[in-house]
Amino acid sequence: MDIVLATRNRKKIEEISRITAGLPIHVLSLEDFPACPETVEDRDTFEGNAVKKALEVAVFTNRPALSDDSGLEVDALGGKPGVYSARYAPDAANGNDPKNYLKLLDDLAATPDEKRSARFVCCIALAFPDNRVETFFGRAEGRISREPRGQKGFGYDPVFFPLGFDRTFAEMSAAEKDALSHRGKALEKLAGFLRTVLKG
Ligand code: ITT
Repeated sequence: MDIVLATRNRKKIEEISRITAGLPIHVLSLEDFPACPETVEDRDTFEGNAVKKALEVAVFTNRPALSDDSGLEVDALGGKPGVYSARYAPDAANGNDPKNYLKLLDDLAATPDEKRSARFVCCIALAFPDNRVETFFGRAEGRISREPRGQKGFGYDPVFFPLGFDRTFAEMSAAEKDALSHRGKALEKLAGFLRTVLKG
């Protein structure tokens, strides 16, 4: 089965491609469909944006499309940056710009260690050209560091300690992050769904 990855974030494409590598699917990207319009992410939930992105691409390309809407919820900030994680710092170029996590560290400068709890959330949507949509969720609990650490991963990885670890996601190997991450967990559920569908 062909599936179009409905994301323009190269780092997400890398993660989704390696986690779905064992599945009997052929992954296409938006680079294969340069005329596909960019989705306006104007919903206030991860699910709303993920479904919107996947449906628009599935209908345009006439193929199943897979989207990821994700972000970081920080308890001390009432759940922010949440669905606005990619553009938290007003002058951030994109979701991988360090300005986003530098603003976050700044906003939390007065927040003590025991109040720095946070979680990454991911909603994966798989949409079909006939408007059917399936959604899969994953969460990774953790806490925000005091300073950035590590070079791997992307986005807020250098400031996120997953629960039970004193290393950030950016200090972990790809396999370690995938086993713990919100995206890894959501894609594991998608994999179960696809195995059932493709068998039947
Ligand atoms: P697409 O909409 O094209 O998929 P995007 O980067 O704009 O790309 P989102 O709107 O879903 O994607 O924003 C998600 C942001 O949340 C992302 O840009 C990062 O800043 C952050 N984020 C999500 N997953 C992350 C992860 O695994 N590690 C670090 N930061 C992450």
